[in-house]
Amino acid sequence: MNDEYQLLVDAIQAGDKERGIKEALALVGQGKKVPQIFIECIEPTLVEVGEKFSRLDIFLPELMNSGATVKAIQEALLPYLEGEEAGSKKGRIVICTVSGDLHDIGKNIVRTMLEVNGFELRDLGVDVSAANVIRAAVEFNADIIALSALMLPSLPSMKDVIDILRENEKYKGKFKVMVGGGPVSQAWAEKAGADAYGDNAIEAVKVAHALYEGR
Ligand code: B12
Repeated sequence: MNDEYQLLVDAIQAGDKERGIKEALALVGQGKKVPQIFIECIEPTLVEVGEKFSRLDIFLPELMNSGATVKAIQEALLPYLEGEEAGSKKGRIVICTVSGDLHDIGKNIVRTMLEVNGFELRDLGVDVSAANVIRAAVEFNADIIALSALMLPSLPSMKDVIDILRENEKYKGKFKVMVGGGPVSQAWAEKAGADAYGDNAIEAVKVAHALYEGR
């Protein structure tokens, strides 16, 4: 990773919120774009934190502190996130992290990127059952359902949403489903029957545009 990110990496790994916010804002001051900071620095740092956790080099409190630091950074960077001119609305999206999964840092970035790019969002939060996702999509008259999962055991919950939509005549053609998150891949998305997969928040915006245009 680029050396200019080192101080931010150190702060996230140390779980130091104050230092994390300071370093992230300094990068914005140097002209870095917020999505760039997330994709080039914060995501790979959290992946490394996750790997250390798997190897038992760190334990749950450290993992939690790093996660909380990134959440604090996320809030501090929000005002600096630029999007296209919102102008005309580009469609309605229901987003959530699927049942059994409490990870929401990535989902929140995706939500915010979609919002600043003109989509109308309803964020259902984390650990949302398939029935509740679909109920909310109907109520909100959503064009797209966006699902996030960060753990392998959450993939069946994601597939549940897709299966219910595909198996019920009344939902046929009503919603497009886009999926993303650590254990999700293009291959998994295709096999599960999702309409699209996005690797990161920037791609999520491109994918959502394509799905909305192609309805
Ligand atoms: C931070 C973190 C936590 C924090 C979460 C804080 C929060 N509010 O989210 C805390 C400490 C609470 C936590 C808890 C746990 N965690 Co955790 N966690 C992580 C960690 C280190 C980082 C995740 C993250 O935020 N990444 C940064 C964001 C920006 O990236 P992202 O989420 O991938 O999102 C981007 C893309 O994927 C994409 N994207 C995401 N969603 C979507 C959706 C759509 C539609 C699209 C298009 C794109 C998209 O765009 C995003 C932005 O670019 C990961 C490590 C890893 N490799 O991911 C482990 C990790 C996910 N956790 C793991 C585990 C095991 C747990 C616990 C079970 C630990 C425990 N023993 O209690 C619990 C689970 C609780 C639960 N039921 O969910 C494992 C999962 C293993 C697996 N593959 O199944 C991982 C991989 C760590 C590891 N290597 O073991 N965790």
